[in-house]
Amino acid sequence: MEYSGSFKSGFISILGSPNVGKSTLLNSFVGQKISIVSNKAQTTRNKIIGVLTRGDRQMIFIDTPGIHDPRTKLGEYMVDAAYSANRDVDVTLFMIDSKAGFGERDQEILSKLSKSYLLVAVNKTDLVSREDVEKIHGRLHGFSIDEEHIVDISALYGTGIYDLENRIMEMLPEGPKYYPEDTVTDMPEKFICAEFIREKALYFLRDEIPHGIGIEIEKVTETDELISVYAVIICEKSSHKGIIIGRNGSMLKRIASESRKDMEMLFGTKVYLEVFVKVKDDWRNSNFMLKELGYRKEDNI
Ligand SMILES: Nc1nc2c(ncn2[C@@H]2O[C@H](COP(=O)(O)OP(=O)(O)OP(=O)(O)O)[C@@H](O)[C@H]2O)c(=O)[nH]1
Ligand SMILES: [Mg+2]
Repeated sequence: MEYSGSFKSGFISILGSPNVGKSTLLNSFVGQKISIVSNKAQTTRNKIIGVLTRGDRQMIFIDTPGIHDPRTKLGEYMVDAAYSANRDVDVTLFMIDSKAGFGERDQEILSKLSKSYLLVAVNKTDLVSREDVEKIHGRLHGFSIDEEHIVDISALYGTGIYDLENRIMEMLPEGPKYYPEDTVTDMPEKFICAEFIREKALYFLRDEIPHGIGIEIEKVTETDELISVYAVIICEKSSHKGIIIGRNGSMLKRIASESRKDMEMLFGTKVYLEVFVKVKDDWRNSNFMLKELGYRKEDNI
């Protein structure tokens, strides 16, 4: 690890309610899709690290699951993961969806966060009027958060991101270069591949089905010109299995072929992807299965 007196670095947790745009922001900062995004709440299930190095500054972002009232053991793991990501960080970046407004859950989360190293990002400003944004600022002032610590952004369109980055950089302490400057993440490739499949399932499937899905990457093999990935989609009911496979396998083909494109971008090479579907009753409440799929406390960073 390199260290020189003038280098500044630090950890920034991105926290907030589900669906506010946390993962979109992480991807926007690092300029690559490392954290999956969907229009459904509770997309992110683990802490996801993204690294951005700018000259003599390094920012290590931690994307987190949206904080919600958990109904399964998986949900409990997710909320724990979010709050634990906030331990020992240099900046807490609390994010609000300006379109959804500043709700009760936001208030509750905010009341639990230390104000001493807090920045608030008011996101999705592309969807609302200036007055709506000002109203949210007013509410935040009521929580003793002054203008200096509020940044309006659109994570999707990149508006305000540069300003936000500068505010974060001002808050970084002197520290080491934790990662080489071309690093964008240290999440294992197997993990990212599994997430790509889950993202397509979230995109193509409806209702509760995608929330009840877990992905296991059984094997990855590599030759000079091809990477082969063997994955299993785990779902909760045999009726779900039928829907995931689709008529003549059409749904599974769609999910696999879109996932494969993302994997080819990630690896920069041709990918062969094989996906199977298995049923495991109520796996989201099974300690064994949660552990199998990497949703366990020891996996938290
Ligand atoms: N219009 C608009 N949409 C956005 C913006 N940022 C994110 N979104 C959309 O909001 C939805 C949720 O985005 P995510 O990044 O998955 O949100 P998240 O906070 O990570 O969600 P969880 O992981 O479920 O907690 C997606 O459909 C995004 O495209 C924005 O600035 N403007
Ligand atoms: Mg997310």
